Amino acid sequence: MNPQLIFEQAVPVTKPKLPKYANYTETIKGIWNRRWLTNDGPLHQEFKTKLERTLKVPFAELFTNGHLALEIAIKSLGLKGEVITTPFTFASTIHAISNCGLTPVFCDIDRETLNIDPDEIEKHITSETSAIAAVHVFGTPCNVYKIEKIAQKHGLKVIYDAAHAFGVELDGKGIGNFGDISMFSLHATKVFHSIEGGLLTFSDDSFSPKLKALKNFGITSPESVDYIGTNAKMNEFQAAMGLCNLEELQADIAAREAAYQAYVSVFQEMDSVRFLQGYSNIKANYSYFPVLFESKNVRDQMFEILKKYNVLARKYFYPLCNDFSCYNADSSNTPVAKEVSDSVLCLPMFSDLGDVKARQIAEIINYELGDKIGG
Ligand code: T4K
Repeated sequence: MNPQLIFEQAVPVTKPKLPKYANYTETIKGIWNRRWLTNDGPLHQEFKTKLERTLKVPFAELFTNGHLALEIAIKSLGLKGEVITTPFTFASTIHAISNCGLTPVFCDIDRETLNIDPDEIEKHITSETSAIAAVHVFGTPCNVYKIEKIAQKHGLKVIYDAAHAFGVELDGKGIGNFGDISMFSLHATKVFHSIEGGLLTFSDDSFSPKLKALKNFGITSPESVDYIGTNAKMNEFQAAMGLCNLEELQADIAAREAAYQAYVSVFQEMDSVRFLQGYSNIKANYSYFPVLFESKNVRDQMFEILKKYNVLARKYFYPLCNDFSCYNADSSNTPVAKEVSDSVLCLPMFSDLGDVKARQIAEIINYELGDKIGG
């Protein structure tokens, strides 16, 4: 241990951004006059319109959280049978597929992007396959062009879990423009949030009435219920939080980028830590800072050592979803995902982390790897 590098206060993996208190209270004032608290209120409508503009997408719908949005996205496509997906994701992705009565089929991932490996997808396609559910893990875009080609060739739908990818652009296009439908999480732990919240983006406007109905019990008019829906509506207090946070989005992402650069300035001099590279055709959101160590042993030791320095890193995503006891799967079929999941650690990343703290965390890792830890 290097006592000089110990943080006085714990540094969590993430810390929600809050807008200025006065701005939030001002924004929610009107709710008291209107007495309109949820069910497509005026703040909800304003928020939706502003998000379509921010994400450069033609259409969007808001939901109470990302997970229910994802379930509704899958349901709206009327899928059957099997859905090819990645095991290197948060439980939500796989549970959403299963909760819709579909079977998740686990495909291996690409070592560089940590996303589903498009070259592995076709070997999993059977007569039962109806869709590909890919995840832009940690905000890095999937190879959307290859996935699109495979989907077209086999007549499959494409759903993107873009939970981590708010504000990300690929070749100048908002990432929510790819596939049939994309889901963004607006949870408190994300780059941009509305306390809890979810957003679906899509290019086909004929989806809108169905999505609106599915989040409101399947009701399509005062006297008709055409779908077996649920309650997944965003309320006005969530929308108000989102509207306030939206004003500071660019500054928040810039602050994250400064922390990212501070980490990189140390790690780029080290061979024993791998971090995700940026790409010139991608506008990043710096949502997470994952690093990969040379073995599970080193990763696990580093996780414990960092705690002693008061740095609360997280093993996102370990265990792999195909190692969950609730899924009858086998992670030895996805060896790259297994290797990544065993060696990954997400370091603190949030808008007020600051470059000084990020550099200090990187220096702790440099110091400990150089000093003691063996593979
Ligand atoms: N798909 C993917 C790929 C996802 O990653 C997620 C969610 C979803 C779908 C579903 O979207 P949502 O339905 O959540 O909108 C957290 C988040 O709860 C979850 O949203 C996120 N992914 C996942 C990757 O991370 P946990 O279980 O790690 O959360 P927790 O409570 O341990 O919090 C993480 C850190 O944040 C802690 O250090 C504490 C800090 N924190 C958290 C909250 C909620 C705070 O300081 N304040 C807070 O209010 O899942």
